Amino acid sequence: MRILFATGNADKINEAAQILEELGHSVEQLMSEAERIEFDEPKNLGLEGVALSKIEQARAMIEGTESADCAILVEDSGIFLHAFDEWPGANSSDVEQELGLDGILDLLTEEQDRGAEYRAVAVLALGERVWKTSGVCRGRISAEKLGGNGFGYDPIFIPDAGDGRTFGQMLAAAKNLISHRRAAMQALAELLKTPSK
Ligand code: ITT
Repeated sequence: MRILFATGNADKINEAAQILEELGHSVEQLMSEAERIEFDEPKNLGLEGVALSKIEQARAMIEGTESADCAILVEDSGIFLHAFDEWPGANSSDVEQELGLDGILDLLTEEQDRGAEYRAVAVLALGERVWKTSGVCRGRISAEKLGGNGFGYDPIFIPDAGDGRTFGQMLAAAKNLISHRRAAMQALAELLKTPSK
């Protein structure tokens, strides 16, 4: 199927394309007159609520256009710190901008649980059919910022499935093998392989 990915993040598109194109699907960015689309993100609804809302907005956008019969893909993600009960979650990007990674490190005292996880929710919609999957990448928050690779919280996130380095110290290819996004996309690919009833 032809999949339009409603995202402004080119890395997400490459990662999804790598996985879904193996199954014979094409993945391209949902564009509006070659400009980045700004979606409303009702963050109080959590990752899945945000993703479903973006699906509806994207559907409205392609209605009546030549893309109307394409599938729409949305993926929403965030980091969840164990010390702060589901926070910042869907608000990860706002919190990162407001506090910065140093501000987040300052919040975590030595006695506090440094456990954290990235979560991703992927939703694919084609007509009335909707597929939903999720992925988790467990880890912990480092004592200091390390590495300049990746984006967002990567310089302070040490994945359990790694070798003790932060995602910021790892190459994209190594991160992408164990990331929350990879897990959600892989699960989506598995669902698409299963014939629908
Ligand atoms: P969209 O256009 O698809 O929304 P985005 O880059 O804004 O792309 P998200 O809203 O899904 O992506 O990401 C929310 C925030 O969660 C992101 O700005 C980071 O702060 C954090 N985050 C999510 N995945 C991450 C990852 O793999 N590495 C680092 N930070 C991540």
